[in-house]
Amino acid sequence: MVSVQKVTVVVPTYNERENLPELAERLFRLPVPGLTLLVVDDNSPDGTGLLAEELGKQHPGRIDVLHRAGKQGLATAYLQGFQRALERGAEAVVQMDCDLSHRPEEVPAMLQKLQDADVVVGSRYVKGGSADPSWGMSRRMLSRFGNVYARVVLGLRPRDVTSGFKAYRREVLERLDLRALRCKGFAFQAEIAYRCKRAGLRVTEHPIVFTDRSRGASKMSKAIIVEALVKLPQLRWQQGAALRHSPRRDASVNKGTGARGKAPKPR
Ligand SMILES: Nc1nc2c(ncn2[C@@H]2O[C@H](COP(=O)(O)OP(=O)(O)OP(=O)(O)O)[C@@H](O)[C@H]2O)c(=O)[nH]1
Ligand SMILES: [Mg+2]
Repeated sequence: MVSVQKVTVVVPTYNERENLPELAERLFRLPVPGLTLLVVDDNSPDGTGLLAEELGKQHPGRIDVLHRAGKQGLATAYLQGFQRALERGAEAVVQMDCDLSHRPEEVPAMLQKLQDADVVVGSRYVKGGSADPSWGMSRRMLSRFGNVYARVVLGLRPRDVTSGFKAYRREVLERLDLRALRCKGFAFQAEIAYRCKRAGLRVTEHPIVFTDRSRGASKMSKAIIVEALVKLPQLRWQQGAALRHSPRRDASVNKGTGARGKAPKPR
C-alpha cells in the first residue's frame, strides 16, 4: 500500500467516452485508497463530460470533473487541473492520458518512487520500458526523433522527455510557475521537463510499456508537431538571452541545473 494519503490523478479528455470507464475502474482498484480522479473535459462532443459526472455518482467522492467550454489544448487542461488538485489538498498529483496508453497499474510504483524524488516520469526509453511493439518503423522513428530533438534542443538528461505520464510532489507544482508555460500541445510535456531541470528538481524515470490506444481517435495534429519544432528551441534561446543580459543570474543558474541534487528556488 502506498503511503501518500491524497493522490489526484489528472486526466484531460476530449472524446474519450469509450476509455474513461475502464480507466476509472482500473485506477480505483489500485491499492491507493486516497486516490481521486480529476477529469478535465473540453465539452467533448461525444459526452465524455456528462459520462464523467455519471461515473462520479457510482464512485461518490472519488471523481471530480472540471468542465471547460471547448477544446483548448492539453497544456491549459493540465494547468487548470493541477490548480484544482492543489486547491483540494492533493499531496501528490499524477498526470496521464485517458486512452489507456498509460497503464494505471504503474501508478503505485511511481508513487513509491516519488518518496525519493520530486518528479517520477513514466519512461519508454529506459531499461524495461518500450513503445508499442506493434509500431512500424516510421512511427517508431517519429517518436524517437521527437524525443531526441527535445532532449538535445533543451539540454535534458532524462531519456523520455515527451512522456505524458508523470507523478509530482505537491510542492513541485506549487513551485514551478506553470502559468508561464508557452506550449499548448504535447510540447508542453517537454517544456515541463525543461522547467524541472531549471529548478534543479530530482527526476526519476520509471519504465513503462506504452501501448497505442485501441479505442477513440488520436488528437495529435500537424499543428501540434510544428509547435514542438518551433517553440522548444525558442525556450532555450530565450533562456540564453536572459542569461546574457544578467551575468549574476548566469552564475546561480549554472550551479543549479543538475537533474539531481539540492533544489534551489525555481525561477
Ligand atoms: N481537455 C482536453 N484534453 C485533450 C485535448 N487534446 C487531447 N486531450 C486528451 O489528452 C490525452 C492525450 O491525447 P491523445 O489524443 O491520446 O494524444 P497523444 O496521446 O499525444 O497521441 P496518440 O499517440 O495518438 O495517442 C487524451 O486523454 C485526450 O483525450 C484538449 O484539447 N483538451
Ligand atoms: Mg494517446
